[in-house]
Amino acid sequence: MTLRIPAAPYPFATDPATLGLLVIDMQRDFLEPGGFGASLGNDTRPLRAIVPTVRYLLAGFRALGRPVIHTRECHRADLSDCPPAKRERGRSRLRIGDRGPLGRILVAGEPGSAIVPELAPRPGEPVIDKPGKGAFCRTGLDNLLRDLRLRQLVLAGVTTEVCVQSTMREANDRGYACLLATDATASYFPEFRAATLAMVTAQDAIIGWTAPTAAILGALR
Ligand code: TIU
Repeated sequence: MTLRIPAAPYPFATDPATLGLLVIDMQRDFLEPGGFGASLGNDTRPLRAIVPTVRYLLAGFRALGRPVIHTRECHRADLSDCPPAKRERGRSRLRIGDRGPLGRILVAGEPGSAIVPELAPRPGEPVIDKPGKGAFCRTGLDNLLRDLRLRQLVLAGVTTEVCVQSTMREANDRGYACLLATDATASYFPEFRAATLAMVTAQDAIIGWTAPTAAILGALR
């Protein structure tokens, strides 16, 4: 069965049996004051604002019985998977692994690394912990998607131009057709979000497609 989801730059043709939802890094470390994003000087409010829409998208995929996969950007407690070039980046007082108001920054198991409670993974939903910005780098995501027989992904999460775009590009290169949910992704920089939506769809979907959540769920239902 092929459905057509109204999308930019042209409709996204999908066999829903091969379609899954990938929710990127909706963690306290990015969405709340006191976390990694705030330590870099960012206002976290634009990221908080998409939580209801991501929740709606999640509910839609769960109701359709399609797979939902979550990711978290975080490191082992000993930081052995955090390259010095990543840890030493920037000029902020608090670095990855340092103790902040949400626990050790970007460290697995710390309060800040948790997905916000409104979007908490359900039992059985895979959660991929990733040391990089892209979700395929040093993770089992590609094998997981193959095991689930997924060939197409709807992407949501934060931040649009960093972890979401990196993951979308990595997925595209691995042969997955990608549709980014425009209102379920956010950046600390609205202009970077807009630029990402424009650049991934340019050249007749050189990286993939974009569509609002209501259009995606409307077509799938
Ligand atoms: N800083 C920023 O915009 N993003 C990240 O560091 N990670 C993710 O996007 N998840």
